[in-house]
Amino acid sequence: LNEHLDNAVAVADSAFALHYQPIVDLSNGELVAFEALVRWPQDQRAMMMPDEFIPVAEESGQIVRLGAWVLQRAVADGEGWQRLRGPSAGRGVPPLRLNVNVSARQFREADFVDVVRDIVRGSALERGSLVLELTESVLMNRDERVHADMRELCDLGIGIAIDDFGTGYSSLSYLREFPISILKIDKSFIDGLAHSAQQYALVEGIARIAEKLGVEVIAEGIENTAQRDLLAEMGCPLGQGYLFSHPLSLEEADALVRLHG
Ligand code: G
Ligand code: G
Ligand code: MN
Ligand code: NA
Repeated sequence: LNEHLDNAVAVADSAFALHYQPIVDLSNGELVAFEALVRWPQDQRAMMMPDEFIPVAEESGQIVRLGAWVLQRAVADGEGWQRLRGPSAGRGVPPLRLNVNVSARQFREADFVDVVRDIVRGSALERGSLVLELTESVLMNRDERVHADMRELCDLGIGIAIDDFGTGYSSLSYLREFPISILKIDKSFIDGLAHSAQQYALVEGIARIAEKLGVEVIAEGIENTAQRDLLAEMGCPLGQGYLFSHPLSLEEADALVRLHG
């Protein structure tokens, strides 16, 4: 797999594809953002999923180049959608946002911020519409450089999301230490929402704290209307999950933007 991946990363444009999962406003179902999710099409129409090859790419370091490709591709696709929708300024709505996953290994590269800066400066993406999704493995590193890099990303107008929030040892102290703009509440909390008062209380508590801190919340893995209704009722602003949409191919995502703006 390692060698196969090496060859693919060298010709990333023809080897990989990005799929895009809608993130919606829970109060009205409107499209707010897309999360870019990488796919590796194989022969015979098989599709290799990131759970299989991202860990390999992280281990080997290929994630650095692959991740840069994902960023550049997602920003270019986002530019296209923003052009389709027209300038957000005149419409009284925020621009369509792009969420991109970043691995710890990628974030730790000395030139990570330079790579991101070059990509956003070379693009017509509206300021404030790129969000990087980081996992706890980035944040548990108390290095001063992590802080400096995050401040610099913020200065570039880039949002920082904590992905899979609530799992592992991810803690509220990250909200105090880092310039976090979004929390993504992990699917495992959303699963039990309708059946467990305890799960409900946890999610509601996280949503309240985030709101008071001016941090946006995205509930992940919403699969039914009961979950959606409870989240909307507790004031959770944004959601993502199969109830709204599976990850879409580029063509499907294009069609969605054309249809709904
Ligand atoms: O839908 P899904 O199977 O796409 O994603 C599985 C996992 O792979 C998720 O944890 C997701 O964050 C991760 N993932 C998907 N795309 C990327 C990517 O471009 N970069 C990184 N680092 N992780 C990704
Ligand atoms: O770790 P991260 O949050 O980036 O992972 C996103 C992953 O979650 C992707 O694999 C995506 O396909 C998957 N996903 C998104 N929505 C749902 C959902 O409603 N149910 C399930 N089971 N998986 C989901
Ligand atoms: Mn994610
Ligand atoms: Na997640």
